[in-house]
Amino acid sequence: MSQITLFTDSRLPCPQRLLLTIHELELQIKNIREVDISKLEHKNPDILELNPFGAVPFIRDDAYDPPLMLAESRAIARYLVRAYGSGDIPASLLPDPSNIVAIAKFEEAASIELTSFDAVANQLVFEELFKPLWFHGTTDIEKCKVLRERLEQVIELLDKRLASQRYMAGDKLTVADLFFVPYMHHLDKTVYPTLLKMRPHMRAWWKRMTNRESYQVLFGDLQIN
Ligand SMILES: N[C@@H](CCC(=O)N[C@@H](CS)C(=O)NCC(=O)O)C(=O)O
Repeated sequence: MSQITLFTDSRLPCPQRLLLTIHELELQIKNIREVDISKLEHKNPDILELNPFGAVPFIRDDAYDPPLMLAESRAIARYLVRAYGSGDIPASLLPDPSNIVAIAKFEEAASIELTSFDAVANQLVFEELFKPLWFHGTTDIEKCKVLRERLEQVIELLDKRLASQRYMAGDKLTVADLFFVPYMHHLDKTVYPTLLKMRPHMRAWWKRMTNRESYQVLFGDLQIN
């Protein structure tokens, strides 16, 4: 059992990015503190004191003195893999640390997710799903039109990338693949179900990802709550 406390709103994509990683690692976290974003609990002074950026997820790891406080879902995911993941390189969710090309391809994939995919998918899912659902806002139709065009271009490029490899960073599953999953889930299920229709390589990759137990537990038939 780890000594980690996870601060999360488990309904939201950034925490879900981390929850997928935690499940893949089979990491036991007993202390889970739900912070309800829709009630603005992330802006409460006790939370802001722990994470001044006022967002979830973040963790406190009491394995250290003083405890390690860490924010940013992707940074936490990388940390958990290194600190608590399997030492077995093929099974690890990071590239082989002795393979400089594999590391470069991993960093490339992780950057593409953050700066090309998330930059668009995040805004689109917020506008079309979370804004009306949770924040009583009105979707900006014009903005969404532009975002949809930009997203199409990104997905087209990813489809080409996946024509010659099984996963985003090569033929090995890494956390870079997991980083895509929460927003891809909301796009596929609600916001843009036809997005992958003409993209066979993206579709095959998405099938691989959604067949994983981590996806099934978080979003699918094995969902607990
Ligand atoms: N880059 C950060 C983003 C964190 C983030 O924006 N989390 C959202 C939930 S998906 C949040 O807490 N939003 C509340 C706010 O920013 O006010 C990460 O990946 O952890």
